[in-house]
Amino acid sequence: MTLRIGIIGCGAIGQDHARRLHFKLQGATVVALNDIHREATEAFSEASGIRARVYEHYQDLIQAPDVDALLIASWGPAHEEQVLACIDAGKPVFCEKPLATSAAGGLRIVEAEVKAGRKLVQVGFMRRYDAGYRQLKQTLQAGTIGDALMVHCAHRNPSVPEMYVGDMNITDTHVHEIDVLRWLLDDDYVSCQVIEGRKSRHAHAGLHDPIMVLLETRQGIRIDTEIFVACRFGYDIQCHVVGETGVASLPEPMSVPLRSQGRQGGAILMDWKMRFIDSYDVELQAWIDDTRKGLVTGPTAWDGYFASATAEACVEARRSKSIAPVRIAERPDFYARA
Ligand code: INS
Repeated sequence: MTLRIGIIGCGAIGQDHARRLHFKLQGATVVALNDIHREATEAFSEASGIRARVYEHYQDLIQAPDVDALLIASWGPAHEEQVLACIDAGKPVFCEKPLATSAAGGLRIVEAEVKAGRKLVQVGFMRRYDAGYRQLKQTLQAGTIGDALMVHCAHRNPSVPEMYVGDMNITDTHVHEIDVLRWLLDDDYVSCQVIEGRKSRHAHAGLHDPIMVLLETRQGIRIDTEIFVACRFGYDIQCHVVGETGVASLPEPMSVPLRSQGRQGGAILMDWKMRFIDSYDVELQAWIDDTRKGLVTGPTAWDGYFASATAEACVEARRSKSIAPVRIAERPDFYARA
């Protein structure tokens, strides 16, 4: 059975996922599209060759009898309502991050899913599917550097759009580290702190950039992450785990080492969509395969809630300029770790 997918939100990443699902991956076809920009979506549907039906209202798309599963790539504040509508319709849904823009919103989704009695939601934390992070996790699990003690990370973007303001460096950007480090270390967070660095002259008016976020885990591991989204020089993701007997680092993306014109070096990626491009394929193929079997093995609604709750605590820590507790609701047995 081919999985017939409806996509809500057809901006850049929604379009990429539509092409990926329809043309590249196995076992799925895109049959329905929805976006607040209807004309552009109709144009995309034609030009891409997908030729899916374009719906004016996402509610109708979710209800359509020929739509088996949903992918949500609309803007963050719309996710909660749309995911809840999918759960209500009893349809599997892949939701891009963030699952919800507040801890309370994430928890509402968790509660709705528990009530529905089966897992329907997967959250788009694609770094868990990245070959480099997977190798790093295997290295830690093998005990090669002993127990993890500290982690030093950097999340750098060359620039961000004008609409990226306020706390988005936490809710939109740092949220990736929040999820992937929790998965990498198999641990949960207990407290956080946010320190604002000297402001770069390249940061736009509504944004303080760079910042540093400190997290503490239940086991006492300390994590520092530099978030610098106007760094100009490239899209640069760093993760160095300090263990008892060594340091294990996230591999750099492949690039040809150059000696040329009196210099030695290699290219740094500029576009974030390219950095994890392979992991998107692995992630969505796994989602298709699982969904056809009625399973969710990727990041769950609980993981999405956890990330939203931690991001909210970081925003609070930033406001209060102090160390804030990460308060998490009791985890339903439904989401027990394997
Ligand atoms: C994007 C995306 C990228 C991240 C950017 C964020 O939405 O999630 O992976 O590096 O900072 O704005």
